[in-house]
Amino acid sequence: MKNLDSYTHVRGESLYVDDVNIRQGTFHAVVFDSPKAHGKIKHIDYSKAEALEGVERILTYKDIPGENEIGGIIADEPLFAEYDVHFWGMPIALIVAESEFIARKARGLIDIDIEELPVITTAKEAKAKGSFINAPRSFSLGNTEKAFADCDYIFEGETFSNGQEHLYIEAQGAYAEPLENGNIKITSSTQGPTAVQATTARVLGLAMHKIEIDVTRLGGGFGGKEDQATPWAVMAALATYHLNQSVKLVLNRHDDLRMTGKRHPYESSYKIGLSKDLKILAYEAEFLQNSGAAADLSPAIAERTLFHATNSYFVPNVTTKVLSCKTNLPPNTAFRGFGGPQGMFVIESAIAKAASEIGVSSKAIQEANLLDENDTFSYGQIAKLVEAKNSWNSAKSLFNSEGLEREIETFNQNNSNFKKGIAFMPICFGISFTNTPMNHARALVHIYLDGSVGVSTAAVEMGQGVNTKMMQIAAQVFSIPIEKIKIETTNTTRVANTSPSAASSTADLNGKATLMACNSLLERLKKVASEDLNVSENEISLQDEFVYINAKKSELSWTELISKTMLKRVALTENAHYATPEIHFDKTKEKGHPFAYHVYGTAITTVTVDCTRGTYEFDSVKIVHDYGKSMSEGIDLGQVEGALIQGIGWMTLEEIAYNDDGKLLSNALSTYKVPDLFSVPKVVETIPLETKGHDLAILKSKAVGEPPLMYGIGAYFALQNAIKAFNPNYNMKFHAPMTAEKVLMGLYEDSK
Ligand code: LUZ
Ligand code: MOS
Repeated sequence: MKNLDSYTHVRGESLYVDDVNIRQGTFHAVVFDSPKAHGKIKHIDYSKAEALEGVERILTYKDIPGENEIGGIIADEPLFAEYDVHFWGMPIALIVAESEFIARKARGLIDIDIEELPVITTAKEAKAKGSFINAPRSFSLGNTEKAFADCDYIFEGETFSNGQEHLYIEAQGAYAEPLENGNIKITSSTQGPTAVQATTARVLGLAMHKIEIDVTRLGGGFGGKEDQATPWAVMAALATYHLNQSVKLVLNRHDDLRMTGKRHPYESSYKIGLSKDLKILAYEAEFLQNSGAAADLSPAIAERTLFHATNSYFVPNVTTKVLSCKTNLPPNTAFRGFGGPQGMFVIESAIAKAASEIGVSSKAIQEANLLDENDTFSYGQIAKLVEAKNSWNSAKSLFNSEGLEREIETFNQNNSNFKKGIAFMPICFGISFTNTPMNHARALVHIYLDGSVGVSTAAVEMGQGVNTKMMQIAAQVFSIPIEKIKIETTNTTRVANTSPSAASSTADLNGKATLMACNSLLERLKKVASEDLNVSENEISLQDEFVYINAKKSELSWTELISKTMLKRVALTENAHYATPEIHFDKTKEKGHPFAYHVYGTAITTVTVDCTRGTYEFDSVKIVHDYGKSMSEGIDLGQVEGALIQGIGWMTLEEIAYNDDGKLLSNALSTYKVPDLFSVPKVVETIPLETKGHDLAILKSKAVGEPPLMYGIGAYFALQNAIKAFNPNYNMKFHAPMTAEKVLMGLYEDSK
């Protein structure tokens, strides 16, 4: 089945927040934000802005009827700055006007006087100054101190991975409308409708039932709208609250880039110990997470870094620690992988460093340490249905990796201006929100009088195809064509108290709930059919819009069955609740079984470097990926390819830059490069791994959103190997992204 949305996407008919038909008289809002990264607000003069014709009102913290607080995990983030500012781009006020143009013009007329305070932009500086979000977290397994004593090789080093801009095509935005009795409806581009609802209620001092959030779809989220879609919706609602008029607030690209957080940069240090036969006996790492100016999701992201610190390897002795460092950057936030990629980059760096020092390939070390059935992760979960070796060996044989390596060697011997490099990248990613209580979802299914069906869930469609998957489930259970089914918008009035669409788990959680609701309805329908046809229930099945008796088509059609069910006064609506079984985690011990299952895979990346210019092209990325039993091969392949390219972008091209004053320099697409058609690998080949899937995955089809992003880490190491092939004196660097400038410097450095 193809993606449901492709038809309206291609015709430009898909609806986003900016496409909503606004009411007559709607106001437009623009955010006034801090022009300094840290300081005390001495004075703000709004008078010229307020005097501008068409400006309706300027709202500040003083206009907040409830709490000036939007922090989720930790209450440390105001909606609007009060007396001080903590990052460049921090919202201070909302200008509401007849048009966006006027609001923008008014913004330029505001005078602000800020007494500047020292600015921290890096995690290391924050650590040195003792500036943290919360207490550090630490996981351990075995005893690293003892184990290092038995190691034949020990290496230490430092790594850096930069942030990443989400660059969803649809910028942040919301549209708020007043309903009667002070109720407010918000159309929001959010991954977390309940977070928007709860935070709006908190800020406005209203009960949650007065606030309705509706989401049709997002033009991309990637984690950037898990938490950070909220403030814009709250601001629009605040203006609606005061003006009793609908208000639209959609950020333009510059405002969005400046005001929102990104993937967390990490500065990390590691110590790795190996035996003569290349077994990793001990691994220690300290991760300094650049959290930005408020907690946002940083503590949860930090936790996932620890969960994925040893990637797909079994290491018997592990000590890891993460510090969430408070800096004067916009609060960094969820981004596909959620701290996992940052953790994996460090152990891959440690392995590359060890390999180059010992004089073996990284591949030899990776291969010697792949996870096996019943190995223990540092957080206590026992690895089951492990596919690490299976995916690795399949990739080697299916893609003839030894042939590929020989080709590269021959190429490098015969070419002096171009060099090729290759890298293997195995992945292992845990599926579930690491915060166990978040792993639940609900589905509300109506069968209407005429036999058509409406399905509401907590799932937010953001391009990942989750609506198509929900459609498949309902269509399969009822055995009716998709034209008879509608996947409704995600709405807090129909499905309440939801977790965000995140953690790769949306299809699993909402799909299981949909399956439960549809199955309950099916049972009811079968009962009615059996009574009507006077046969026992287990002889009845539904197929192709008809009731079948012992696999033979009867006269009774789907539509007739629905009318009969109605006449018998049997409910044609079902609400189901699903909560992932088996998972648990004890934060006091830092042990448990937090993940329903893991996703595995292996990528082989090859690159050609132009050794005159430092530029490079990826020749191919060949992947064996563990989809379980994919329920939607086209959609899942799209997720693998998209995530891979996003991962390669993070590792190679995308360079976020702030100056020492905390001002974002890469503040436009002229200075921030994401992969385009010319920079994607020439060949991307993905072969599904033959596996049994997992019972906790929807229809055994494993979660696919985030794991493949980490294949992109292979791009970094393929480049390292290509540079080394040109310059034997090159000292490998573990400082991502590996831009062409850095490659060029590496090609000509003389440091050994
Ligand atoms: N969001 C979240 C996530 O709140 N918890 C998680 O564990 C998670 N993992 C990945 C992506 N988003
Ligand atoms: Mo996410 S990083 O919102 O799954």
